[in-house]
Amino acid sequence: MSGHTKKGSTPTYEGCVVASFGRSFMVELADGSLTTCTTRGKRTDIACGDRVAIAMTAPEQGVIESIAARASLFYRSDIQRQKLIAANVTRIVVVLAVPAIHRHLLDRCLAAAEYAEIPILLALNKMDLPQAEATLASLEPYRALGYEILPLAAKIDIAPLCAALAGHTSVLVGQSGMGKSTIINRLLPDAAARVGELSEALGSGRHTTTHARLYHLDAASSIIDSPGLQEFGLQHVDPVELARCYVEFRPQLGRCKFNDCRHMAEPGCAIIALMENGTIDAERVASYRELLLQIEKKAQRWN
Ligand SMILES: Nc1nc2c(ncn2[C@@H]2O[C@H](COP(=O)(O)OP(=O)(O)OP(=O)(O)O)[C@@H](O)[C@H]2O)c(=O)[nH]1
Ligand SMILES: [Mg+2]
Ligand SMILES: [Zn+2]
Repeated sequence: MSGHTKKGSTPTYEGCVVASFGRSFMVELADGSLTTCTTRGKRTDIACGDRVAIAMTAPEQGVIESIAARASLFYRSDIQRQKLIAANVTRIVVVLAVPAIHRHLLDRCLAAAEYAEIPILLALNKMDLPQAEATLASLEPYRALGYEILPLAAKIDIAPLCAALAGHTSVLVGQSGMGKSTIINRLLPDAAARVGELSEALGSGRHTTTHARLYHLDAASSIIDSPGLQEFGLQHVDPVELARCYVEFRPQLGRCKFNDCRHMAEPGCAIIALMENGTIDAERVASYRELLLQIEKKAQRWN
């Protein structure tokens, strides 16, 4: 463990946040040791994957002094508060599962990933179940948009996912019960015990994930497990920027009759025209509009 000492100050150590409990964080130092850290001034804007400098306050206890500049930040922001999901990730894996796809939630994840400019992979898990082919077919609109879709049965064979994770820091996101933690368990049988331990300690009997946790796959690859999503707000996205987060809207922006077109019901809207002739998926437009109205509501309250 090597510290950096500034004249007259306590030594600080650089590490990576490997677990986020909301108000306290587990930081892994260069030697692999783990330190439980609090923050100064109760700051909570720290995420799994953040590189931080900590000062030790007791053995295995510390305080986070600073956060290094982030290469990326993936987060959601609901009406009340923002929730950081993962920092410095180079790939988002949205975990979906047979038999049902919650399309509006998927669109929100995609929009947030586009906003953060982080590459996305859609993993369709539980392909061993009867509705597999129909569910895969229902994702065709997303394949047509250029999103990569990986059919998977994590319980049976995790190998198809491994190549996509190599060399990346990935984060698994999705609704509860899709199989995110199962993927971790299959990738890292040693970590499985830890995942189980935590949920048993909570005494809930369910193995639902309650906090984000980073695992190392090898020297160049890590993966972050995150709690299941029920909602996904994008209050941090400007209404004008939102249209840009829908990849198929991008080439049309600037082609509507009105410069400030919201693509709701305006005459001469390029996006509505393409929706009406079937080029743009109507369900995508519907989720865009739902999001836009939510974002505008917040903006009104602030004006
Ligand atoms: N049939 C089938 N079931 C699976 C597969 N992968 C996971 N499951 C099951 O799906 C259920 C939920 O799995 P988890 O890995 O806990 O799901 P999660 O996404 O981590 O859920 P949260 O932590 O609540 O967000 C478990 O009962 C798994 O056994 C699969 O490939 N096929
Ligand atoms: Mg889980
Ligand atoms: Zn328009």
